[in-house]
Formats: sequence, structure tokens, C-alpha cells
Amino acid sequence: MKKKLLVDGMTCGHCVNHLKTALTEDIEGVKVIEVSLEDKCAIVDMNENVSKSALKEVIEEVGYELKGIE
Ligand SMILES: [Cu+2]
Repeated sequence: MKKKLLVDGMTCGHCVNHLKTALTEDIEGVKVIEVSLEDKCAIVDMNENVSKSALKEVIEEVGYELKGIE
């Protein structure tokens, strides 16, 4: 299912790549479609069994904050 993760704390292209890599490699069942610095979000295609807390943990580990999921 396609979801929009609202992520705070990205400031440059490096952050975008950093987040993209973390979401792709550190959590199973998540495919990153796009990470937008301007919109402060990551569009992902993820399995139903990926929990919000798992996403939050991975995102916080690399230094950003998960503000919500749409
Ligand atoms: Cu940056």
C-alpha cells in the first residue's frame, strides 16, 4: 500500500539520500518511491505488516522525526 510519511528535519539532498537509504535497507517490506525535501515527506510502498513504531525507530535512528503517516 502506498503511504506518505511526513518527516521533519531534512535540510539538504544529503538528508534525502540518507533517509532513502535507511528506509530501503534498514526495514523490510518498504519500497521508497520518492523522498521530497520541499514537501518534507517520503512516499513509500509498504507491506501491511510494517508498523508505525518500526518506521519511527528507523527514521529517528538516522536523525529525523516521523510526524505522521497519511
Ligand atoms: Cu542534509
